[in-house]
Amino acid sequence: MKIKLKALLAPKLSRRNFVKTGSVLGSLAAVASSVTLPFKSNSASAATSTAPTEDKVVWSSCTVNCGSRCPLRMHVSDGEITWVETDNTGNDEYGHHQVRACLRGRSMRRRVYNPDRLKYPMKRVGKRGEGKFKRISWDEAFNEIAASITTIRKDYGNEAIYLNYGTGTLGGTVTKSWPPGGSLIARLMNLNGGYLNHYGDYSTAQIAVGLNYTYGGFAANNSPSDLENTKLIVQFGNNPAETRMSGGGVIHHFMEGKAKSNARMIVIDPRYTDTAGGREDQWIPIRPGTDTAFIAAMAHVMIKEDLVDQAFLDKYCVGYDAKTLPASAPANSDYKSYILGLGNDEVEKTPKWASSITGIPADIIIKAAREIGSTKPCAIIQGWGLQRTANGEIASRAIAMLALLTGNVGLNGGGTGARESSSSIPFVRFPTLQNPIEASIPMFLWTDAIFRGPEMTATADGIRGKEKLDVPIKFIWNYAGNCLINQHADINRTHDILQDEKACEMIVVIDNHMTSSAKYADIVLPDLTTSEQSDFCMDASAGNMPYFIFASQAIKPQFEAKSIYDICTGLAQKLGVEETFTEGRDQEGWLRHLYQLTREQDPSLPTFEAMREQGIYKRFVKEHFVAYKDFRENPEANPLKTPSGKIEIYSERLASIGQTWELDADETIHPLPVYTPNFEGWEASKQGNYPLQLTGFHYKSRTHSTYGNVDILKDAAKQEMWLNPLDAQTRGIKNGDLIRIFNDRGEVHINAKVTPRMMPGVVALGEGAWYAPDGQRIDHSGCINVLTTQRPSPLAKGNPQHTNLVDVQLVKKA
Ligand SMILES: Nc1nc2c(c(=O)[nH]1)N[C@H]1C(S)=C(S)[C@@H](COP(=O)(O)OP(=O)(O)OC[C@H]3O[C@@H](n4cnc5c(=O)[nH]c(N)nc54)[C@H](O)[C@@H]3O)O[C@H]1N2
Ligand SMILES: Nc1nc2c(c(=O)[nH]1)N[C@H]1C(S)=C(S)[C@@H](COP(=O)(O)OP(=O)(O)OC[C@H]3O[C@@H](n4cnc5c(=O)[nH]c(N)nc54)[C@H](O)[C@@H]3O)O[C@H]1N2
Ligand code: SF4
Ligand SMILES: [Mo]
Repeated sequence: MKIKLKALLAPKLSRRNFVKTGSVLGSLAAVASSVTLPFKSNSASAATSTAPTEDKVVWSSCTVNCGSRCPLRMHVSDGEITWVETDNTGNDEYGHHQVRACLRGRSMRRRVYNPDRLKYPMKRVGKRGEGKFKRISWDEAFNEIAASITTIRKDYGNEAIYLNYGTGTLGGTVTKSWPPGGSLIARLMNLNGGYLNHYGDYSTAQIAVGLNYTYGGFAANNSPSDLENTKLIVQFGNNPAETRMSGGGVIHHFMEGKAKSNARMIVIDPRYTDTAGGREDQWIPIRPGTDTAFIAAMAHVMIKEDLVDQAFLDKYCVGYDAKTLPASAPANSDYKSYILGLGNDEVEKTPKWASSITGIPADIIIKAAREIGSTKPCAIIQGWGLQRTANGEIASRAIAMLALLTGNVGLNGGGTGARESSSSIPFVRFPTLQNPIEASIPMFLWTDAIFRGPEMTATADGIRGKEKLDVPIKFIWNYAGNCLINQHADINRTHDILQDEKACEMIVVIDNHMTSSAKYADIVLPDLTTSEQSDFCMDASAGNMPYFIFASQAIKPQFEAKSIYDICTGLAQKLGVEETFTEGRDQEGWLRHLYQLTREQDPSLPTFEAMREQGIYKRFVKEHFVAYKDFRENPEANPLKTPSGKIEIYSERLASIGQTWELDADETIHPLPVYTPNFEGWEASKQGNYPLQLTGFHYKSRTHSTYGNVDILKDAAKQEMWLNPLDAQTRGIKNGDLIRIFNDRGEVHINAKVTPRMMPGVVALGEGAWYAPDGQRIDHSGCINVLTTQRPSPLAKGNPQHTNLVDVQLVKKA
């Protein structure tokens, strides 16, 4: 009964009514108002006579890059998905809980049957970006791509072939799109001479590099469930309620842990987030890019008031004070001297000093320092928002500094200042073979590598594997990514670079939808969605209840779309490597093979057939993960992977890089986490034409750009630019007014959300809205990357997409 009624409430969207969204929604409203709830009766309702009969319920998955990964149960009638449900295994008890999908996953049907679906292989006939294509056959598409690969290899070598970043289906196994080196495209290219590598990613470029110098490797933090042992939670630019939001995601573990400890929580963010959302004890709004100054001033208070854990700093850290400063370091170059004004800059980092920079009143800085310095254990956590900035490398190290000053590392209820850690179940991945090419670029600099590749060097551009690139990028694979345009910074610059068809000669986009990136393709290939094929899906940030999902094929492939496995197999055939590519297996054969290898490692896992039946396998890890616990217990026996084996507050390696790399006057690489003004930071806002700091955030209505073309999600959480009433008032802007946001790079028109949830002087736009330019290069969707810069951060050469200066004006009253 329940099933049929729900099926009725969600009328099927078929290919026939693609263009009739309005009428579908109209009929939905009409039906909904005529249905009587509740669902208790077992007798058939009169209304069910028009309901489609249900053939089956199939386990599938949402594989997008939102940090979670959710099982979806597809209800299929007459070969079409009629409605989407989620995990129904387990119960509400923590540790047995259901991994419930968010609204995005539950709207998967609207992504599968979306009017934007790519139907056939196509070849570009207009200019790049115009979106003019002609339909071609798969055979023609394979021939063109294979011919282009062969020519470019001959003329330039494999270093000219690039696999662009794309996370659209990173949760899959066969379909896995990220890291690109772990995708089937990489396997195909490795059988054909390889490709130009990249390092870093849009998510964590700066923190991955920054905290590597502090802790050695990608820094861990305690598992979120360990918050049950803490007394105080301090969140810097972290928003799990919107960015790890499924029932199996970090927010669930976080909430459970916090409920048990009843710990106080301080949220430091220029924006009042949903993670704060009434659960916080204090929200401290801060100017973007200034956390380092806030930390320095808190350090000042802690030193003056004897709240520093001196024993911890002496035993485990390098460079807090003169005692542990490396021999190579100049006198007074330790962190304590920097704070007390005894270092080179001779500035004492008082709360008053930091107040003018951060916008946080001095008494709030003093109070926070006292509370954090005297409450133990204290869990200090950062998200990735504050490191996606102009000097995010230093900012991420500064947050860790707070955990070090207070000696919270390696303790239950404490933490390292990095992002929270999650457990996973080891799974054997698709072998992508060895890439013979050693050169690697910072992922953010691929646009530069198109027009000035051979000028790019190790010390100026962070090239790794060799001193300089030999050739520019000539061929781009863009699988399950929208970073060709929408998600990469400074869209107008990218547009101009891609206009030259003699520079990058071939762009192949493989996607489900006609995205803004697909419009720049020379050849566009239609891929299957997860609903149209089978795969193992995993890699969620799932705290201490890791799981994986068996997604079965729910419906037949739509139109002429092919799976990535069949696409790569078709190309492998043209390139003469089919047998080595497939090893004689089809997609199902590979799934069985990889799962068998996984079960050989872990025989306790269910059989393949059982997995197909049960859909999801969960495991609860009872013990909380405590990062660097063994190091704390015995640092000699368990050294860190830093050169000294200790936590490096002062990094000799950074001191040397700072002296040898080619940097501009406003760029800083420093051995200590010191505060420096950055390009397009708050100080710069006082000097130029653009007085407002624009920051971005990952928005609940989309996963980046994915789900961005689902009508009901767009309505549920609108794309708006957030600004404080004070900034609105001085510009004559009221809530809901149409405004223009602009800088030298571009212009966006969108409605204003006037709200005290945004601090004065700072405005914010959710990233990922579908770029919608008019003929004048003005975007009308609220796509932030029209305004962001391609200038990289100094050390990681990463994307500072949350660091921008703009101004805002009224266009039209609401
Ligand atoms: N300004 C600004 N820009 C940002 C960020 C920011 O904070 N601010 N964040 C950055 C970050 S952290 C990231 S990770 C990147 C993400 O950037 P992307 O990895 O480009 O993420 P999406 O925009 O979700 O694009 C995924 C693409 O995959 C497609 N897709 C989905 N499922 C499938 C599938 O099954 N098969 C195929 N072939 N395609 C599929 C979708 O249609 C979409 O076009 O964006 C970065 N860009
Ligand atoms: N719904 C949804 N979930 C997602 C994604 C999505 O697109 N949509 N994307 C996923 C991906 S790939 C990633 S990488 C993660 C991203 O996860 P994060 O990078 O952690 O998310 P953001 O929203 O970019 O940033 C978090 C917060 O940092 C704040 N912030 C920005 N600059 C500063 C600063 O200088 N100082 C301080 N203190 N705070 C600052 C922002 O206001 C924001 O509230 O999210 C994942 N989850
Ligand atoms: S978008 Fe993320 S949280 Fe939402 S259903 Fe998909 S995997 Fe789950
Ligand atoms: Mo990301």
